[in-house]
This record gives sequence, structure tokens and C-alpha cells, in this order.
Amino acid sequence: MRFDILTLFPDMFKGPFDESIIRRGQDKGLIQIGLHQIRDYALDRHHTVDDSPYGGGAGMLMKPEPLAASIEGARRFNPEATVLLTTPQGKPLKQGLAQELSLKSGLLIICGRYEGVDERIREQYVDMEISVGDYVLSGGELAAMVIVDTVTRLIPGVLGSDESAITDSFSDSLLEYPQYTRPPVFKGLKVPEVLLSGNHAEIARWRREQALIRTAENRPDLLKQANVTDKELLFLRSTGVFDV
Ligand code: 9D3
Repeated sequence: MRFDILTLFPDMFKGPFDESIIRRGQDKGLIQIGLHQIRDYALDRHHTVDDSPYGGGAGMLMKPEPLAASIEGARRFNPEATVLLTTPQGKPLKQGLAQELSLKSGLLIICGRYEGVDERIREQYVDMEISVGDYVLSGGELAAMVIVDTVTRLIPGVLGSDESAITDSFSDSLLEYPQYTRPPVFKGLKVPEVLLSGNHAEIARWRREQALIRTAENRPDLLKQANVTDKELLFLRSTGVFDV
């Protein structure tokens, strides 16, 4: 998979892309990342990339010509790439969407800045707009990093065999149960007895209950799409998580 990223802040990516899974993906030749400075494609003397909106209003927009030139420039590295635009108005990024994106041969990610981009860029070039959540970022760069990270993990061979063997929490729609390692007592806090019991059926039951409680408390929206039995719903009500 080749990623091409169009941004006004290419240096933001250097640290995150030089470490951990994304570094390993590149070192193994499983992913390639190209960073492109949009400003390099601005042809005027001041390398202007923004302008004020027609019709008035606060803030600036990314002007179309440098963006178009940078998209066409980056596309030469991968003419088949799916073109993504990071915006707060985009389709919310979910594990399922990441899975779809991981099947593409390439992703060209345009990082939005200012109040947004000229609508004609969307019309002419963009296949999909993506948001990474309902909060306000300063621009699309962190969103692009999130997309690259989550897609990279899904590319066969990037994760080691034990990393990829771990079943992902979101795939079955319940949050992860609490986990403990040594020592058995830390700052006076004990590891739950059941985990030391060696009773694997009891351990599985406890973990399932804990996952249900956590999901009900923090993500009741996920409980609705999870495979939860009537008996488990009764259990949740009995614990005082009545809201289900
Ligand atoms: C004044 C109205 N704002 C729209 C909600 C303007 C605005 C806020 C933040 C315009 C751009 C931005 C910058 N954010 C992104 O570029 C962005 C983003 C985000 O803010 N949240 C979640 N996902 C994304 S993807 C790109």
C-alpha cells in the first residue's frame, strides 16, 4: 500500500511515521509513504495557498490551484490511488471503513487546513471525505496520521503473528475487559482472585461480565449492536447499570 499525503505541515509526520508499527511497515516494504508540501505547488511569488471565501464569512479557505496541482503531482506516484479529504464534515472513521480502505492499492490523503477547501476540489478530485471524530482539530494532519496508522495495522504481514492473533476489541462490539500482570499486589491493590484461580471457565465468565459492564458504562451505543443475550442484559441491570 502506498500512501501519499498532501499537507502544509509535512514535518508533523516525521516523528510518528518513524516509530513503531508504521516504521516497521515501511522497513518491511509493505507500505510506502510520500509526503508532499502543498505550498511547493503554489506558483505565485508569495506561494499563496489560502484565500477568503466568496460571499463573506470568517476565516480563510485553501485555494484550488495549488491543491489541484499537488493532487495531480502526487497522483503520478500512484494513478490508482483513492483520494481522501480529511474534514470535520466527513464520514466517521470506523474499523469497518479502515478495513475497506486497507484493500485499496493506494490512498492519497489531502489534509484540510483553515476553514476548509474550495468545493470544486471535492467535486473534481475527492472520492471520500473522512472525519476521525466529533471534536475540533486544528487541521487534517492528525486525522491523516490516524488513518495511516489504523489502515497500516490491517495490511497482511505488518503486525507480528502474536500481535495479529489478538482479537480486536471492536470486531465483536464490546470493550476490552480489565487486564493485570505481576505483581499480585501493587500499591495495596490486588489482582482479582478469579484470575489467579486457574479456573478458565470462571475467568472467561468474569471477563465477559467485565466487558459488558464497561461497555454499558462507557459505550452504551455499542451494546445495541453487540451480541448480548437476555440473560446478560438481566445481569447488567442487576449490577446497577440500569440504562440498558
Ligand atoms: C467553524 C466551523 N468549524 C467546523 C466544525 C470549522 C473548522 C474546524 C476545524 C474547520 C476545520 C477544522 C479543522 N479540522 C479538520 O481539518 C479535521 C477534523 C476535525 O476537526 N475533527 C475530526 N476529524 C477531522 S478530519 C479533519
